Amino acid sequence: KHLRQKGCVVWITGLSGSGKSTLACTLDHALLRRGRLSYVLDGDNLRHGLNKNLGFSAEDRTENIRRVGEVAKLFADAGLICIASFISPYRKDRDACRKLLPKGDFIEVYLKVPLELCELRDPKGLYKLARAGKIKCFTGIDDPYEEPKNCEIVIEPIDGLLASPEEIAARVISFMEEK
Ligand code: GGZ
Repeated sequence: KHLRQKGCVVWITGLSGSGKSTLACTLDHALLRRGRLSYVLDGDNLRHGLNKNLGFSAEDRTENIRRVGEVAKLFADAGLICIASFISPYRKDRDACRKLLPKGDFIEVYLKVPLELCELRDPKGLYKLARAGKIKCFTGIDDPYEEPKNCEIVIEPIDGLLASPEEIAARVISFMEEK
């Protein structure tokens, strides 16, 4: 009679500048408009609080993602659609988060935007700093990104053009509705 809504995790992975945060925010609003409670976890609310003791070494990224995965699981248990938006460059770390959830409740969305395009956008000027050697271990420049192998949704530009955040959010929602 008083059933909790079913929660899940939408995990958005991709390079810096691939549009993860914009998609997360757009998806969040689209879900709220449909009466579904969602919540976004990203570097802004995690790396300044719970994870503020972590940097960008391989070990710290792994610990960052591990904690995010555990928090995301709690949100999903509480019945929310938790949208996690992190570079999460290591496949094993993303897969470990997936394993925390019941099968089907972890939806991995890969924003497969080529480095050249992310670098061209460079919304925060970070690629420029990384190329100048002022930021070390920057993902895609001198730090690895491991592509997902079997993720639920891959979004990539067609003829150099990426779909709008609204369009991508709609695709993610229709995937969730089918399941
Ligand atoms: C990658 C970095 C780095 C380095 C700072 N490498 O585009 P942004 O600015 O807003 O998002 C990036 C964010 C990445 O944090 P995540 O928690 O998503 O990373 S991970 O999943 O790998 O733990 C970028 C900024 O932090 N940033 N230094 N060296 N991105």
